[in-house]
Parts: sequence; C-alpha cells; structure tokens
Amino acid sequence: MKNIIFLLKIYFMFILVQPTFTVHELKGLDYQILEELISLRKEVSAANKKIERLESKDAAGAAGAAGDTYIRWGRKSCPDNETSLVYTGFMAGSDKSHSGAGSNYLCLTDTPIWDQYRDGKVNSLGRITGVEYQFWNQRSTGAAEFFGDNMYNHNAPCAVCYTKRRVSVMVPGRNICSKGWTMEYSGYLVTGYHGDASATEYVCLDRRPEKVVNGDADDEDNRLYLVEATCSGSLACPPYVAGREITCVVCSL
Ligand SMILES: [Ca+2]
Ligand SMILES: [Ca+2]
Ligand SMILES: [Ca+2]
Repeated sequence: MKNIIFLLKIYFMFILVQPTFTVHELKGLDYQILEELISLRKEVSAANKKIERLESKDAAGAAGAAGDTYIRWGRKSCPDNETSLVYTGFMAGSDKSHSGAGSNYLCLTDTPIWDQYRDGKVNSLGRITGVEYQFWNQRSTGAAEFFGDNMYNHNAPCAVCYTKRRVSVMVPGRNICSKGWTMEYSGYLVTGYHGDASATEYVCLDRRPEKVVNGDADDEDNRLYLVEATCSGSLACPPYVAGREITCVVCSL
C-alpha cells in the first residue's frame, strides 16, 4: 500500500511539475526527506529523554530530597511548622574534668544499636557523658524565670529535626528571625562552665526545655550554664550588656 502511494505521489508530481526531475532525482529527494526525518526523530527522542530526566529531578525535589537538619537542644520533638523528627536522643558530651576529650555536644540516640562490644572493661579513654541543666546562679528557682520550670540538675534531651526548607542557621543574640526566614525554635545560648577543664560548645537551648526521665540526680559530670556577655574586653558593649544572658534562635529559609 505504501509503495502504491509512493508511486502515485511520483505520478502526480510528474503531472504537476512537468518533469524537470527524473524518477531517479525524485527518489533521491525522497531519501533525503527520509534521512532528515530519521535525524529529527533522533533529536526528538533525545529531547524527550532530557525532559524526563528534568521532570524526575523536580519530582525528587518535591518529595523532599532537598532540605536541612538541625538539632533542637532540650526538646524531644520538632516544631510544628512542616518539620519532621529524624530521631530523639540524649544531649551528651565530655566529662568536665577531661581536658582532652571531644569538645562538641552530641545528640546521642536514645535507641542505640550495638556492633562488636566488650562490657565491663575499660579499653580506652574515649568517654561520653550525659548533660545536665546546672544554671548555678539561678539554682534557687532552677532558672524557672528563663525556662518556665525548675530545671536544676535535670538531664537534657534533644531532637534532630528535618525541614524541607533548604538551609538553617543558629543566630546567637537574637530570638526572632529576619524577614523571609522561618523560626524553628528560640531560646538561650548555653555552654559548659568556663572554669572546667573540658572544652564544650555554644548551642541554642530551647526556651521551654524538657527533662530526661529519672535524670534529676546531681550528676556533676557535664553541666549547662547560661551565657552572659563579658564587657571588660573585646566584646562590643553596647550592643551587649555586662552580665546579660544571651538569647538565640534557629531560622530556616
Ligand atoms: Ca542530673
Ligand atoms: Ca549538678
Ligand atoms: Ca546575668
């Protein structure tokens, strides 16, 4: 059938054009069109594949492949603003008397899974402790005026939170976010005691922290304090004020 149509086309072209072309030339023309058609089909196929790739990339983004995580110190849940919980844990770090230990706080999972282990024998001195709210200067109230409850000697939990927003940042010294940013949580800057041997870290403790169950013993191994401005040296005062407790906020965009 295709051959018949092809021959009919040639016949009518001969009639209409009053052949300045030979059959051979027309066949050549047809092959040229065919080649161009094949080439166009290849280009369309490549373009379709490219579109499919871009669409699947978009879908991955929409499904949450992008985003950021942060630690919400002092809480076992994540803010109710389109964030989700990655895991809950115990705030952990180095013993206050150990000068050579890790200086960072960890959000140590509350559901550990073990690999090889050997209990009851100390093989090395890489150690980790929990962390307790100390706030010694506010111990008469347990810093309830800051945190809404008596926190003294209670141990601190933490939560690792995932946000679909692209990036998050902790801003020390403020408790609201800049325009266009979303607040994840706000609170007070905390760290270890300046007189202890161990180095610790400055982190943002939620302004309404929770307590680890049965963690109210006076453990004294790793203690959290509010952070105050020191105005006798290099810190700019104003805007900072001697002895005033510094706020913090975690913002995302
Ligand atoms: Ca404790
Ligand atoms: Ca204590
Ligand atoms: Ca103070």
